[in-house]
Amino acid sequence: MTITQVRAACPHDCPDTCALLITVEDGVATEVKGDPDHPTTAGVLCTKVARYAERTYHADRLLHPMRRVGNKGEGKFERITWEQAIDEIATRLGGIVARAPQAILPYSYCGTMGQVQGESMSARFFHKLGASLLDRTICAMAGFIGYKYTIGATIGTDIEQFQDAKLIIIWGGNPIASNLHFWMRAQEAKRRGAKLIAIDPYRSLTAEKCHQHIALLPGTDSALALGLMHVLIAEDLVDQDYIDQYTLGFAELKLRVAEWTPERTADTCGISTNEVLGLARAYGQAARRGEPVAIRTNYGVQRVRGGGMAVRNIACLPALVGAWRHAAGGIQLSTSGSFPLNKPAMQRPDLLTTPARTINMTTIGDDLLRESSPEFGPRIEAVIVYNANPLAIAPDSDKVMRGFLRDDLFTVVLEHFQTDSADYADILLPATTQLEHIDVHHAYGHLYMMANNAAIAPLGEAKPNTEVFRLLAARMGFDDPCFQESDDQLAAQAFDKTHARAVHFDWESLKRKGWQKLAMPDAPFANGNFPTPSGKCEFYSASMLADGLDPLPCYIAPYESRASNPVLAAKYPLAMISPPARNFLNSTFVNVISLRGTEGEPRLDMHPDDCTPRGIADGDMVRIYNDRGAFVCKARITPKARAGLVVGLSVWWKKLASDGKNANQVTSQALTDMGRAPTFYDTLVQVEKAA
Ligand SMILES: Nc1nc2c(c(=O)[nH]1)N[C@H]1C(S)=C(S)[C@@H](COP(=O)(O)OP(=O)(O)OC[C@H]3O[C@@H](n4cnc5c(=O)[nH]c(N)nc54)[C@H](O)[C@@H]3O)O[C@H]1N2
Ligand SMILES: Nc1nc2c(c(=O)[nH]1)N[C@H]1C(S)=C(S)[C@@H](COP(=O)(O)OP(=O)(O)OC[C@H]3O[C@@H](n4cnc5c(=O)[nH]c(N)nc54)[C@H](O)[C@@H]3O)O[C@H]1N2
Ligand SMILES: [Mo]
Repeated sequence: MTITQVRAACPHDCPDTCALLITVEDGVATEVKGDPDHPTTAGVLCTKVARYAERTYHADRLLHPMRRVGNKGEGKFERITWEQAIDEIATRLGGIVARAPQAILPYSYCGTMGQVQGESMSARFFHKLGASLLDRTICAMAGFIGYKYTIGATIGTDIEQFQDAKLIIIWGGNPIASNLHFWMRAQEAKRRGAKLIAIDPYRSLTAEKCHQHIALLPGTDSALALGLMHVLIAEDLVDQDYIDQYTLGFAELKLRVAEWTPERTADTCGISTNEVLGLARAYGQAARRGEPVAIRTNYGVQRVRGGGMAVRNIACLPALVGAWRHAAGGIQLSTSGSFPLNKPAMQRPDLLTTPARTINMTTIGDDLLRESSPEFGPRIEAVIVYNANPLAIAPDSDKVMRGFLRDDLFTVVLEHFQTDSADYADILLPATTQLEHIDVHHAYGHLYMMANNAAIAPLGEAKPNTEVFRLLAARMGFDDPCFQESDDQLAAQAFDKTHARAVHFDWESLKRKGWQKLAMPDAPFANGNFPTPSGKCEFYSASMLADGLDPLPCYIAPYESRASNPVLAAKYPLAMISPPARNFLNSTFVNVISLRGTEGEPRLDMHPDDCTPRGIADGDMVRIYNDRGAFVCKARITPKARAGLVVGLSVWWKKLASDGKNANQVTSQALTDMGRAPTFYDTLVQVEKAA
């Protein structure tokens, strides 16, 4: 028997991007472990990826190309050869290209975060076709833009510093579920005497374990940040020296936040005045004592109408108290902006020679149902889905389904499994998993470049995404040499090696070592140097004004809340959020039986006060509905959800739910203030006992 150990990287859409060690016995992956030497992975994997071998060898893996034989959505297929599949796809796409290349749409997201199996050969192919571009907004765009207005780029506190902070505010994140290796650092900080405070409308696994939990109303974070700034300035808890040297617009900010008294803030956020005052003082006084104070803000604050502004406002706080002076102070939203990626080399936008329209992936429901028009352009005639599961994860799901049901739509899905989306494919292609292909990764929660070596041969006839697009390019006669580059050649181009932070990037040595840290200073903004237009932390942003936004921090109320839309709230009085379940990764892993077993079944957490008047008992099946749709699941009565809020941990495969539906039946396609991103947590519903 030959036993080898292969260095790999976790491909999932998670800040932690773990370094993996794969044990391979006679060509079979027998164990997936966290690399004990990698500083943030530290030998620990989440429950999901520890089961990566179970997922890879799952009996339901797609192993052959298939063609639909039943109706769309029915999921009935017959086996075909790769030659037939490539031939049929190329013929269908060729016919559309001759008339209207923009009628072809790629639909992909972060099923894998790999730079190679993500957007490399695929992007080259669609650029050459002249297909529509896809705006990949479904996750992080609102906060990304908001953060950039204040800080300049998604650069922040290094996860490896957090254990030295004395106060950590976990703001709209649930790291025990979704950022485990950050939570390990926060735990270490706690052991060293730090105070942890969670800001979250739901008593999440994380909020439960913090010293304090502030359960504000969803979508009111931008108001809380304004109120905190009010108190910090009113009580002179600011670092005037840092402000004078490294920030822009303090005088204007001071005027603006004057109106955000603790009382008004508390009223807007649905919390007490003491919570506002207490939080501001804890933060400002610790900073005044010279202690590192750090904020970990995540996606929870962004999935509402004012999601961009919320992040923009929160990002002002560290500069106000001079927290950036310390390596363990500041804020982390994402570290992705630290990585000098070479996207043009990977994606070759120069191959696109005709003007292209851009379709927003968040509004795929509406866009698939649109007719041709001068404003929209041609009706979408073909969708190629890879690294994504739009039927389960996109908002306003009934419309998404109706779109994919269209008989005149040609749909190709590249997948590991027969997901909800795969059921609507005309051609379904088997994709390799991370154990079966090469890739190179950056991270959004740490600062290491990562290599993924293939541990095993592809199962069945599965092929890497890149190979599918290579075959299609060849079949369509694209003769540019870039369409023949191997995955290895692609990986070598991922980072901009001329950039000071990545000069040391070398794919061959990265493959051997598995990971390598970027050259980043420990306290990136201790001496200003913000990558904004002014070089300062921008309390006042001329770029925002130019983009038609308020140049100063302000409050943008949710689309759907009792305060902002009383008419709608009279019909649908409960706010619903659907954040990640611990044992799933978006809709990935839902079909892994051991993990689904741990999650149990789809359920809705409801406060006792909301159950009693509705006659709902614990364990009852309930129907959750609004004008967009309805779904059914089991009620769990718990004070973890504040009164007026219901929580459905997500994202379930629809076909594994009793009614074939999930939380996205009721979420809307309305977009955030910045970045055209989704508003999953800006949703009013009514709940009743199911018939
Ligand atoms: N186990 C697991 N890990 C994951 C994922 C997963 O599905 N499962 N998904 C991955 C992906 S793609 C992402 S983007 C990240 C997301 O990771 P997080 O940022 O942790 O997830 P969120 O969806 O933002 O939810 C985090 C918390 O925000 C709270 N929240 C909801 N609305 C609000 C609000 O208006 N204000 C505030 N302050 N809090 C609010 C929710 O109750 C929840 O507890 O996690 C990644 N990691
Ligand atoms: N209600 C609600 N909806 C949400 C969210 C929420 O919190 N609540 N979260 C949102 C967020 S943050 C995000 S990021 C999106 C995520 O939405 P998606 O990016 O669509 O993520 P997944 O649901 O994990 O689906 C990814 C699919 O890619 C496949 N895949 C993985 N690797 C490969 C590969 O190498 N090749 C191919 N061809 N396929 C591969 C997996 O099998 C999986 O089915 O969902 C969003 N939707
Ligand atoms: Mo995400």
